[in-house]
Amino acid sequence: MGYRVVVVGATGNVGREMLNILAEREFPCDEIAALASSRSQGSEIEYGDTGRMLKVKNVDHFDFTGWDIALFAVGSEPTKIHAPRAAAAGCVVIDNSSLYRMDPDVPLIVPEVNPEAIDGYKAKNIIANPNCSTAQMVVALKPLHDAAKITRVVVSTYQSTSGSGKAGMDELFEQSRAIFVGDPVEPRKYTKQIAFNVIPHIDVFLDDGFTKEEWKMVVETKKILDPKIKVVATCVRVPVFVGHSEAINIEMENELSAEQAQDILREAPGVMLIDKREDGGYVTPIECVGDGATYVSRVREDPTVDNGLVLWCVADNLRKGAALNAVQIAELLGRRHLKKG
Ligand code: 11C
Repeated sequence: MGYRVVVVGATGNVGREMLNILAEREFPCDEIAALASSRSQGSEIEYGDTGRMLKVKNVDHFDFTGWDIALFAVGSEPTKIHAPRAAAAGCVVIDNSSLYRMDPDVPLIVPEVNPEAIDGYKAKNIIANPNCSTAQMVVALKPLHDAAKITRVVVSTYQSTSGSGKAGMDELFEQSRAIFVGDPVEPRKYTKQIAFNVIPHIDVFLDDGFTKEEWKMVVETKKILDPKIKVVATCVRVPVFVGHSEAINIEMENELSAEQAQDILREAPGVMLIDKREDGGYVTPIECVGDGATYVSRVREDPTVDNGLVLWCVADNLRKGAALNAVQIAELLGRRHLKKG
């Protein structure tokens, strides 16, 4: 006997990946419902590569009673309306939006990092999935924190356009084409040209000059990994379709050589260390697309601080950064709380 699972936002970038990953990992679904807004109602979407087509239903009219788990991949506004409705009907919500992440009654989970925190989900029947740039970073940091106690992190991100949804990817494609054929380039989704450019601005600006994306990396890392770790981030959009990259500078309480860090990362759950210190001996975003691992390369000691390391970290933002992490949370929930069969 398996679960009755709902995917809310099934036609978006992340929702589609959720369906792919549920199918790929053979998540025990007795029944699966694909929901979206009224615009997509009646369209059909494939359940992974199974050939099984799901008719998309309108989330506004959906009754969550009797469904076990709902994976939400819609913005904060529709989540605010439908997630409490699902949770009140007894369906556990795993939410990919930022709405509930910092709610003290909602666990914020990366299964490789803080699986035990899921036990608090019953307060609201909601579990939050972190921001993509946080998820991959904490997977890489966790084993190093366990070994040498991280005190401070300075991170610069190189985030792909899929982080802004299909509209971001379309804008990169259309602007690249326009430049090649000599048409004018008109930014719509982004504030400046994204093709052949980089933009140091993701999400809205806050009063202190940081952006909300940068703030999320700080507060989410503290909630998931350790409230004592200081984090400062600069988040940048780059002309890449899928795959977020991060250059991470780490300061630790105790000494850890680059070689020791490599040995630790090689064995760490969810991490794939590719670090050959030669031409091409590192991972770039295009190589991680469709994969679930958090890749780490370029591990080296930082000679400018005591007990410092620098590394390069890359992951598929739609998978480990969103859909895969959500499905892993569902698997963890099944193992610890919602046992079936
Ligand atoms: C981006 N990280 O790359 C964002 C997308 O809080 O879940 C995900 C935003 C979030 O634009």
